[in-house]
Amino acid sequence: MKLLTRYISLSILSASLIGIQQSAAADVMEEETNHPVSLAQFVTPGMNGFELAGVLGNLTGTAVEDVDFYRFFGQAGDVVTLDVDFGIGGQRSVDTVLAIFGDAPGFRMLRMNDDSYPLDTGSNSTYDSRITNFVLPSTGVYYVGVSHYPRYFRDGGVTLSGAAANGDYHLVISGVSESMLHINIAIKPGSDEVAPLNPKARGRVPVALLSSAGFDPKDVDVKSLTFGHDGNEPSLEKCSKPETDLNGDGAKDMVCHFDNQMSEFRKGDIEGVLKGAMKDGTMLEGRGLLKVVPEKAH
Ligand SMILES: [Ca+2]
Ligand SMILES: [Ca+2]
Ligand SMILES: [Ca+2]
Ligand SMILES: [Ca+2]
Repeated sequence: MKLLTRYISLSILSASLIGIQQSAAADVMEEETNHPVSLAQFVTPGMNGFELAGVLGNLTGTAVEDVDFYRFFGQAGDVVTLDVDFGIGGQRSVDTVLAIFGDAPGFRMLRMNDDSYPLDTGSNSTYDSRITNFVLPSTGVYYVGVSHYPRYFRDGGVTLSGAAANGDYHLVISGVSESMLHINIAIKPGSDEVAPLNPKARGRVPVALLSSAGFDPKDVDVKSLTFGHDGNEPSLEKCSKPETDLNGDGAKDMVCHFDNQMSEFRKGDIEGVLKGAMKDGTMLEGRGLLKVVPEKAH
């Protein structure tokens, strides 16, 4: 939106718009703190796209400062669409501004949008932002920023000053190629037995990330690692530096430790899933055998 006078009329208008388009369940939730741009939330939208639910600031009360950043890994030539829905007509309407940036350290702004025409399916208002068919110029990491009028973006993920405005939105990202590196892992390495695991026990589960021809553990983005029942559990405690060759291929493997309870294993599980990313943004997935054992009496 371009004029403050339009902004005032919008807040009256938006109330009457609630209910025209209902917000569907999102695939992913925003996780603060995702600003400044260097703290962007890592997301994996995939070719079929996903829908993320985010909130600029809060949903009630006085507006506070907020801007949201996400980062994803894409391939040169991917035709990516970024689409805000329910910015207007959600729980609290906000006039979104959207931009896509190149990688660190410059975070050069590649495209920006405030309002989009014509109205797309999923949006209640053309005040919702949309970047249509942006062609990724190279393979690598891209950053997406969500702000609000009049806080437009500039290079570096910087936003212009202006009154804070808050509200919820959905962000649909589509057209990003999958790039998945599959690795082998060993849960509780060092024994030939299938790892016994008691989901209720306190403590850590050691998991070895095993090197292979296409995988050097020292290139893992350690903080991205998640592990557990479905692989999305934020259970990481720490990883030690690759020191030992556990699988006998002559290359060093890395052992990481995950919180046992946060890994959310349950009766019947026969494998654990590790997910994460390499430092270049390539996604990583590994699976390893385990067996769930009942809690022993103390
Ligand atoms: Ca936020
Ligand atoms: Ca934020
Ligand atoms: Ca939209
Ligand atoms: Ca807008």
